[in-house]
Amino acid sequence: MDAINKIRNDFPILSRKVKGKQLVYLDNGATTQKPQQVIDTIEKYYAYENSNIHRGVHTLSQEATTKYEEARETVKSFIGAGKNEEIIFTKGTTDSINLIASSFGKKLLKKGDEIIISAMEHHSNIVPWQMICEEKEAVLKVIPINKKGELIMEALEKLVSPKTKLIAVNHISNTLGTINPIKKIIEIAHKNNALVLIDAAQSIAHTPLNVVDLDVDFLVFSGHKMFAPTGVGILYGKEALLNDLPPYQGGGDMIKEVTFEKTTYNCLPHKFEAGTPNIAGGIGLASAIDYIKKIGFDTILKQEKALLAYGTQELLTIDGLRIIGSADNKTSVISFVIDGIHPFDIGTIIDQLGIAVRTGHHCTQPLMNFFEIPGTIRASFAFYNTKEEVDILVKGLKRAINMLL
Ligand code: C6P
Repeated sequence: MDAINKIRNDFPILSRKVKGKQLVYLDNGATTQKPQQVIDTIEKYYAYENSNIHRGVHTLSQEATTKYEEARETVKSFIGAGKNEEIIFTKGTTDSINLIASSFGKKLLKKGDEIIISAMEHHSNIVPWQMICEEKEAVLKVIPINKKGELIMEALEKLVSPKTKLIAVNHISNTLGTINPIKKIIEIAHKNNALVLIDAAQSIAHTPLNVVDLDVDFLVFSGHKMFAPTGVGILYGKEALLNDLPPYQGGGDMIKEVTFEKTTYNCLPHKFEAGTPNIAGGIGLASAIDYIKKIGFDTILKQEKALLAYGTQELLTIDGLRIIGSADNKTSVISFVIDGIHPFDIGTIIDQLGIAVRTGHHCTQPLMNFFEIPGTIRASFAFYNTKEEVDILVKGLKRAINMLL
């Protein structure tokens, strides 16, 4: 058995059948599957360790608190952050962006200030900024892209102004697979005294990240896209910046002292973690990080690069298939359209063959408008995918096209 097939054995779901056919799971951009190690961690937590954290003197509570705080430490090391205080547990990428947009917006955004996003953002990195800009009468500007699906960096240089307060862009586009030059973007922003938020939802499981090397101000991601459970995610922020921002939500754990006259707030990271958190999720996230480290980014990058190259080559053998997103620097996401066929019809037919891809606008409607298409079919690979699965996809697509045309 080769190394990848051995790895596949860690993921119980990969051996199941769908509609009587072996599952071919190519929707990792939406969510990744969970290895047994993560499932076991969560099961063990609920079976033997469950308790609320930061609240009890009893043993279970103290043990759960220790595990949760160890999980924070694991996340910190994984992204190269300096301090546990800089790691805020959230519900996911969307929650993390809303936290910053709301908190940063409230404190630092004034009428006429500018926020810059890009034309390839997920709705989660558009709408929260639109909402706060509307409230504060600030201006939302958009970095344009070219037809290959790459940011036009010269345009960014022109868009930035002394009024720019923050640039929020994704590291990797969920729809196009484009890897954006985030280091360069951060440099441009800082030269202009603007802050940067990087949406790492699609990169965190696919490429190593170091927040100190990047000098990024805020970095956000979701657990479920990195082999951890849903409902948990991370906001990384530089300590001084987070200290300066007001809390996002009020409630338990985020307070130091409450009276009816005045409340004082807890220190970082608890200031941004109101209410009982997703404790099992946080511990599960640390377990997923341990798993990623065990596999190693060398293996991950090698396999995903091979899948991107092979997948692109094989898909292009299909008549009438056009790939949307052909950036020079790209990850293992392939979006495509087929002449004369709606993506939903393809998705529905190949589901009958056990193949899971995502179809639609992928929560990037402005990007669909740019390419003048209703949606795409998207195959997004993880390291546990194989070339054989690419072959099954290509065969399935040909069969679907024959039925539909
Ligand atoms: N993209 C996809 O199929 P949440 O839902 O909060 O975990 O992640 C939101 C999000 C933010 N940014 C990017 C770049 C993303 O890709 C996503 C989630 C999924 O592409 C679901 S729409």
